[in-house]
Amino acid sequence: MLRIVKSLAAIGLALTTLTGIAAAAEVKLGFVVKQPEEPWFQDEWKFAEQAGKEKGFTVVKIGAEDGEKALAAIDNLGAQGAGGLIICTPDVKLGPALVARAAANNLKLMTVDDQLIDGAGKPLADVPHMGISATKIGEQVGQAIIDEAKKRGWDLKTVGAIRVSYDQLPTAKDRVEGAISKLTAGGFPKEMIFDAPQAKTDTEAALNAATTVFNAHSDVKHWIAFGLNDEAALGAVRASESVGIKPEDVIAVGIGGADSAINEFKKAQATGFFATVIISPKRHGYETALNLYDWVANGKEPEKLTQTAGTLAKRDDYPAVRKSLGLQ
Ligand code: FCA
Repeated sequence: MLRIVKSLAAIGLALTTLTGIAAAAEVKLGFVVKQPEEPWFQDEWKFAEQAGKEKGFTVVKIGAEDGEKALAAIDNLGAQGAGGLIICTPDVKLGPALVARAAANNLKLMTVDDQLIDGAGKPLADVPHMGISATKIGEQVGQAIIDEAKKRGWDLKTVGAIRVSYDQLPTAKDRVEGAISKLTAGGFPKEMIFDAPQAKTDTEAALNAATTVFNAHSDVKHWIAFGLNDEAALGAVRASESVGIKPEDVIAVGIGGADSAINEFKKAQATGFFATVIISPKRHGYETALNLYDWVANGKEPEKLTQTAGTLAKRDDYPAVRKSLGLQ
């Protein structure tokens, strides 16, 4: 009798385990990003997939460079029977449309990096979001620049600043405004800050925007540059090189710390790309995926708002900083 009970218990356990695995294997989650070629987003995807492997869910990676593609991605995920999606949208103003489309497809929706806004520019606070603490990270950028400019003995009144901007994206605006607040607090004259609006958030768009500013102020010798990410800072650096400004006359600081920054630091000769503020693709990829999985599979709602921190890293200390952050 005891043996029968034991075998029944064993079968029961095996069945529960099998059902558990089957249920987990059925969960499919979308991870939609606005710029799939950007190393930051590649890293987010990588970490989301790592979470999927560990917990037994599938991550469907979709690049959506414009609004039409983002909406089509949601329909596509609905048709595939996904349980939800995480999106970094190409346009935050699409907020209400994305929410409606996700609901129509019965998909749970979370956002990463760029928070959705409504027609009046107000964040859609009901959609769980993980972003960076933009103002604070911008302040770290500004502080790093002003410290280095002073260290180089530059006369701040004669230095030009390139603000690579993408002001229609609130996190981008907060980042550059954070930087500017530290620059001006450190004595940088406001009138020497020149706006370089980029059409897209990639290196090429930043290069084009910065080139116009350099050409308009060819009398300025020393330059600083910042923007919403490493690509923005790198675009300004490439532009400075193309107009013949020397690397030692440029201090550009980015935000990200993914391969775009690392490859720049690895160059044999230092460029004008002085530093980056490393942010966490693991939290933005792995943690969001896990949170969404928990929501879809176990009904546990994610936090409405999570803001992650950043750490400054320069050419000479970035390997140690990455190590201290558990990045390899
Ligand atoms: C935005 C930027 C990305 C990255 C992310 C955290 O989406 O475009 O480069 O900085 O925020």
